[in-house]
Amino acid sequence: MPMFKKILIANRGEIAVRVIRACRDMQIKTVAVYSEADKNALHVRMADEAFCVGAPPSNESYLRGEKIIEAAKKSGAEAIHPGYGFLSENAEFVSQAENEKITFIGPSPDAMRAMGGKISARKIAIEASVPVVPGTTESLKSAEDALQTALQFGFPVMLKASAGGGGKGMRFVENVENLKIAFETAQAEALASFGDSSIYVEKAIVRPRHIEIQIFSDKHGNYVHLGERECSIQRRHQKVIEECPSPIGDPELRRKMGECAILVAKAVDYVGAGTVEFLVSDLDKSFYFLEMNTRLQVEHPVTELVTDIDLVREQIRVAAGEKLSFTQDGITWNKHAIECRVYAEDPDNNFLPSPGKITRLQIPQGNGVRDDSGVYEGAEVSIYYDPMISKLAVVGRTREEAINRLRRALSEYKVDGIKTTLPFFREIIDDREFIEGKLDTSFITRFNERKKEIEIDVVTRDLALIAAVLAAGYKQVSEMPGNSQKTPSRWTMAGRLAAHQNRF
Ligand code: MV4
Repeated sequence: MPMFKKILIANRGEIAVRVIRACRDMQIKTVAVYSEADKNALHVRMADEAFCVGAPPSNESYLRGEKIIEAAKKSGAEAIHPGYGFLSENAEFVSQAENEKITFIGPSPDAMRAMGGKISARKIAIEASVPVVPGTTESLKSAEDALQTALQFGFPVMLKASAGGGGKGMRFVENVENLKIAFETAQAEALASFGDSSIYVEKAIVRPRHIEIQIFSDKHGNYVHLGERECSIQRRHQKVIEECPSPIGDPELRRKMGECAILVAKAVDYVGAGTVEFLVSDLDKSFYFLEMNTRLQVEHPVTELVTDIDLVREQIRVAAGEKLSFTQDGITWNKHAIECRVYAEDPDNNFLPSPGKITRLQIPQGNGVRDDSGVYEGAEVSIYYDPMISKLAVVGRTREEAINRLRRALSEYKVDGIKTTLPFFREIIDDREFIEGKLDTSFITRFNERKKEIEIDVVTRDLALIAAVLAAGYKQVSEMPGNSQKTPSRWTMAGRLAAHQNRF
């Protein structure tokens, strides 16, 4: 199959821009699709052609497979790149594209379906002799069934929706008392969210690391893993900071996890870029298969920065029938990359979305800095889509160098007109546990607890300091002739201090 001449990007924002750049590097023409809310968006400006596919809501535009295929046919695009999210793991859409002789840049519908159901994914991993979290491979019939099964594995357990993923439809159950209600609410939520109420149970792995392996395969039977990404710093199951390699820094663990990831991919004749997620116990470095994502991931830049492989270019080459341009022996992890997802959210207001016009935008630059952005100065951040506006990634020879470079890049990053999560990263970057690489899925919970402790310490210190000053002042005043005032109680003083500090 010859290389494509024109590719339609069925996405928006930073990933659409990222894919357009890979196409342009390869002298491939690009077609953008956009909703009415995105008519001035960066990806539309950068593409050679653009088609409006509908109204702002995603289900009236970016999720309308038939409109996207129509645009591909109209433009003469031979292939579609789905990015991530939207239709990127929609097997039905892949089949529709293939029926129209349009190449979908990604895996087959069968591979997608096999990994889309979490119970079927677990069965495939077990079959491939890959360690999975101890649990069931059939959905639970009732709350009683859930109880008996949970007792078999021992509490705490994790109830999960088979049709879920990414933490949706998941319940952590500490003990017997909470199981029945957790099972019933998880079942109801799964039915409402995914149209499938199947729930299964796993032994809960307490405070695990979330580590994923990037794999890549082609249509000639080559399978390679590109190492791991540490994704433990998450907020509400949304990855916030990702890095490659993991601070665990254990080449033998990488080799074993990479081998298992490839076994899972081979089991479904996987073609293209895929990610196999694992939970890793820091105690004994045991690891357990969680799920497989059959798409390019948001955090792919940290793998690119360390391995010097352009994953989107490879996706396009593999979809066009070419062999992988690298072999396992050629991959090394002698650099360290860290990525921060920049969201239009207000960290001082419980991370509520902060849509609006970007009135000023200064992007960090310089050695080892990469900013994958979907916006520009003057762009509107809309309410209709995921509020991630860009990803800031840095690379250094060591993790320490990467952290110092990230601190410098964050200090250069300026966004006015909307609130962003940049101040949040500027705090994390100096957090002791982060610097020491002590990461697990409860990192942000602990980070927020440390932050509160520091704030209380600061207030207490201020109060004590001002109390001392006032007391000293009172000592002088109360010694003045004719001054009958008694030394005020500590509560009076605290009230005065608080008023002084406007703290209450
Ligand atoms: C788990 C787990 C612990 N034990 N399963 C989260 C979403 C999906 N990727 C699976 N996830 C987890 N599954 C068992 N048996 C921990 C996670 C997990 C997590 C859980 C709670 C809060 C944040 C988390 C972040 C990553 C993974």
